[in-house]
Amino acid sequence: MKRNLLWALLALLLLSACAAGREPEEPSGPPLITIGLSQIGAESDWRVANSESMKEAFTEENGYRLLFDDARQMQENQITAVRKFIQQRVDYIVLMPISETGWEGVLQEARNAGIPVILADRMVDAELEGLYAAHIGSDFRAEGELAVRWMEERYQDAEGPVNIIHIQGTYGSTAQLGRTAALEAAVERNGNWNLLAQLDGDFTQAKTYEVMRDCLDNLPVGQGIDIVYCENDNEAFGAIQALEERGYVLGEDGVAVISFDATRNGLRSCMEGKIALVVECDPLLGPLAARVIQGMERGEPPEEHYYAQERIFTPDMLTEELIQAREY
Ligand code: GZL
Repeated sequence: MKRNLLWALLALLLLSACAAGREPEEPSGPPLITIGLSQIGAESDWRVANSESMKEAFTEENGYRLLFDDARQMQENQITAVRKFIQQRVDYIVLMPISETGWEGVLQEARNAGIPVILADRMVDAELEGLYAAHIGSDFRAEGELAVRWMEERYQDAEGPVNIIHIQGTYGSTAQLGRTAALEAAVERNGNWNLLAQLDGDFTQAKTYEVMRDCLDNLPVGQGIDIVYCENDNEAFGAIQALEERGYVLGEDGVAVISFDATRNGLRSCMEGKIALVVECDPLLGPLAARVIQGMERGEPPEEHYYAQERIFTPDMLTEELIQAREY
């Protein structure tokens, strides 16, 4: 028994001697780039896809350490997150600003700390131009123009009024501002277009269902509806639910629902004829954000804006195969 104990002790001494002589583990590869990412929340299918794209781009195997913060739809939570990233001395901040205003202070703090901020998806006020390194996302006004041009073509021969219900996204967000501006300009230039109501759908299905239900229940008896212009797919789902509950016919011979994002579920509703037109809005911004950061790591000054190229979908263009092949 004593011998075994001695052998074990000797083996332990030998092992520790070898370990002591071993070279320390060299860290494998260059140091990770730390990214502080402030995401708005999870209000829509689009947002969920956007978050997944960022998480897939900023992995440790790709050379990043990602600090991901979900602001649960509140700007103050985003501001708190950015300040925390500054204290943590991250290398870059990626910010999806919920609205365009209210960012000057915290962007100035990031600049004073020498931490580049990359805006993704939405924008901040134009006068803050010098306080971020680059913006990657969509041209929301252009998306709205794609929608209203289709509407003008479809209703070009309408003799009477074209009655429109407009469901807006999160007030003050770049997506809402751009998509709204396109519709309002089109209403201005088409004298027979009649804006029955502008409702706050906040980019969610639940909020839109509520406001649409109340709007429909308070319309004058016999009031017709030609178009429901929804500023994202989840709003369209809520509007469709309220419309169908009240017996409205959707599609070719009924109400034309317009939507933005072109998520799989949105495209499926379009293929079924419930949505007349979907305008694409690309949420897969992770790889582009990583490319911009890699360029900055090489000392290449980034462009100010990177816009995705986007298209429209109508029911006749869609098949289950095409929808399945889409990435979001
Ligand atoms: C658009 C994005 C919008 C989407 C909505 O880039 O900001 O926010 O259209 C999302 O689905 O909620």
